[in-house]
Amino acid sequence: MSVTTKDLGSQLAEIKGAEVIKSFCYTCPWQCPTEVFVRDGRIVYQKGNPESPNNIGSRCAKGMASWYVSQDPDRLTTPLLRTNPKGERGEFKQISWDEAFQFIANKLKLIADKWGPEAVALTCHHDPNTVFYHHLLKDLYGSPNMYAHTSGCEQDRRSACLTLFGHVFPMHDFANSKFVMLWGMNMLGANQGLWESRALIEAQAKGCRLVVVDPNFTETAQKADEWVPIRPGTDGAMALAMCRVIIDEKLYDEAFVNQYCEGFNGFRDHLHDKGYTPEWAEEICGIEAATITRLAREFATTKPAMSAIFKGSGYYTNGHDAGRACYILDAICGEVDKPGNIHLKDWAPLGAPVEIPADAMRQPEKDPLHIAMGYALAPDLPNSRLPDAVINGDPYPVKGLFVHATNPVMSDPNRDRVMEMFKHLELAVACELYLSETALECDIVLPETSFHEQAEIRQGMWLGPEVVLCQPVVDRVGDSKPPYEIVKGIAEKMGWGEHFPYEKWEDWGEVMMKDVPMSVDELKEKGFWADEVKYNRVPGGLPTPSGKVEIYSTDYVNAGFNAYPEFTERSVIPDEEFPLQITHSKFSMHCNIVTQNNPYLMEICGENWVEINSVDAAKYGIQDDTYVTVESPKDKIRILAKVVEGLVPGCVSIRHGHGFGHWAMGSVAKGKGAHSNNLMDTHTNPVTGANCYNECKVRVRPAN
Ligand SMILES: Nc1nc2c(c(=O)[nH]1)N[C@H]1C(S)=C(S)[C@@H](COP(=O)(O)OP(=O)(O)OC[C@H]3O[C@@H](n4cnc5c(=O)[nH]c(N)nc54)[C@H](O)[C@@H]3O)O[C@H]1N2
Ligand SMILES: Nc1nc2c(c(=O)[nH]1)N[C@H]1C(S)=C(S)[C@@H](COP(=O)(O)OP(=O)(O)OC[C@H]3O[C@@H](n4cnc5c(=O)[nH]c(N)nc54)[C@H](O)[C@@H]3O)O[C@H]1N2
Ligand code: SF4
Ligand SMILES: [Mo]
Repeated sequence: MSVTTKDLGSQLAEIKGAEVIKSFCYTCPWQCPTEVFVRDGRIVYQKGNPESPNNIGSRCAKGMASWYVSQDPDRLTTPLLRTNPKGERGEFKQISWDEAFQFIANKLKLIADKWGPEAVALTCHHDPNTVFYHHLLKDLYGSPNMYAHTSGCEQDRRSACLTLFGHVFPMHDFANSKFVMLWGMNMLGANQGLWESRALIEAQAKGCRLVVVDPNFTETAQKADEWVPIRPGTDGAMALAMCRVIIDEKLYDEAFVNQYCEGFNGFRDHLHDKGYTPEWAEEICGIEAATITRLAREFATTKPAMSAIFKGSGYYTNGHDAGRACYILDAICGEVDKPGNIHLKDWAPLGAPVEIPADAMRQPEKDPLHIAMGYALAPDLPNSRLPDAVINGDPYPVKGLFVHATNPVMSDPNRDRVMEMFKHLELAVACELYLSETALECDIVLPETSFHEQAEIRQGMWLGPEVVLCQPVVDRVGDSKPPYEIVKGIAEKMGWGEHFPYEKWEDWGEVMMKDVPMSVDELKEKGFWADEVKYNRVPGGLPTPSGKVEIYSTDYVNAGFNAYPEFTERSVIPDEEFPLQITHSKFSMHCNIVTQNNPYLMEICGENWVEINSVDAAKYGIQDDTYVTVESPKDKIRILAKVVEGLVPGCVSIRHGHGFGHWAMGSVAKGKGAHSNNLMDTHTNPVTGANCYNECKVRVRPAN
């Protein structure tokens, strides 16, 4: 009997004559390498690339359903120019690409002449090929303000990792771990790459203990050995108390801290001076002192172990030090970058696609915004402060904004303020797939191709160095263009066309790949390039000021902050009038605000809801599966309520993702669910510049 390794779906698709193209999925930021089956110009099936270490053939539901974006009738098809004044609901007329390029070039010249090139900024998230915009707006135009949207995402985690390890992006070697402690990281619900979820489950099968610290009994907590239902915004207290137990009981790795850590003795004294004991922490985080002590002992004595964070401990004004404290647990136990630990990922030697000669490069004359705003340690723009720059010229005027594959009107806190910002811009450009809520506030909307219609070469999101390729698999929708062609078009109108000479994507692909030992042709065949996973980079020296793991942070001290993490309360605390604390979490069947126009995913999960504990529900007269009003001091929303047992009383959890499309985006999304981001005021983490989405108190009552 012959044995085939192919699954039934691929066999059927091949039998039906589909071509198989290697690509990657970009429905969520984890960009799994995939095989896309195409017949008669349509995607008929997709699955994970079976050879890739990222997903070993699997895809999630969002990835499977993603073909729809390449055929969605709601997609933008031509460039649009605003015809009515800003502040009114956007009305647009269709224009040609040539007119669009000329309009943007004229405005760019005007802004540079009047305010200087630093008055133009770019933000992005879902960021296919944003790098081309950087070549145009940074290298040639001279703006230092090329940003992503990390302050709306994992800014506190990145900042903590940078501070301690000099490394911006921690990954997780679950496969080799024996004890995993996840703080506010719901990786089986909001997946952080399919291979990580799989590695965690497989490690558990081999005896790894999983402890999940989260106010919510999440999908990940449900699979854990232990759920630690912490009060929101108090992780720092618990992690510091755990450090105290480990140090007092001499359970730390003495050789590691002596050789490779900066400031261990000072940290020990700091914990004593501040009185950070398990009993002290119990009062703050609602977890018994005995549990904190036991977990500290278990963490320190089971090897290899990992204490990892994502966004849960962030989103508060004290998130920076919570993150540091959680990673210091790894540091004092010598659990850094070895098998089974948090992993300081190596990057692939991928180059820039466009080579601008030195004499054509324009050096920025002003500090980038985050520095000028006073956030020297921010890994990215504190984007909740951007409206200050646009509306008030503080710290300097911003007059032009490119929003590339990001929707700040819906994703940032304090929607009112973000919408106000757009009124004050001389030039607002949305580079989008849909007429998003942000696009509606812009002067000009550029229809981009989706990842199914364009090429992209990126760093892969796997443990080892990796390059992943996305290829165009179907025709472009309407007259949409990939970022390279858009940037080239604007550059030509600015007189910089010579720097964008490529006719086809393979030409810039070769430039990017020149230091990677694989040709573009081979990459097209295979879909990815990966090198072996390397461990143990700490002894070789880290890119921190001292070259060591910085428990004592030189950067913090230089920037005027505390050398060691401290626990401070967050700035908004529920009270009698607004007795409940907001938290947020994501959906497994959606990604942020990208998938709500997909009818297949909406059939599974068609609206978002707020979760409330049964004790609170009884107190406020809330029935399961009924509509409620969630009201903050700033705004209120009508949203479906789910009454649950697994949520810390005194808080609610709003599932983020719908409510987008109430007035824009697409016909499927429109009117479904509720948008919570106008409930909160603007709160910015004072060190990292992160958006504090959970700094918000509310009351809940039945809705009519
Ligand atoms: N399916 C799916 N996958 C995704 C996404 C998606 O939308 N859907 N989004 C992608 C993106 S952009 C990101 S950034 C990641 C996000 O990945 P995660 O950060 O894992 O996702 P969230 O659901 O936001 O999880 C935050 C968790 O923190 C908890 N939490 C809230 N406050 C606290 C607190 O004070 N302490 C602790 N310990 N926990 C707290 C919440 O209850 C929630 O479970 O996921 C990515 N993957
Ligand atoms: N209340 C609350 N707010 C949150 C969160 C939360 O948990 N709660 N999560 C936060 C997090 S972790 C994140 S990462 C942000 C995400 O928020 P955003 O930065 O807004 O990013 P996305 O939601 O990924 O995508 C936004 C836009 O990208 C467009 N898009 C999708 N694919 C493409 C493409 O290929 N090309 C182009 N040009 N456009 C494309 C979509 O149409 C959509 O309008 O939201 C944050 N906001
Ligand atoms: S995890 Fe993300 S990148 Fe991977 S298949 Fe799912 S949506 Fe696509
Ligand atoms: Mo995110």
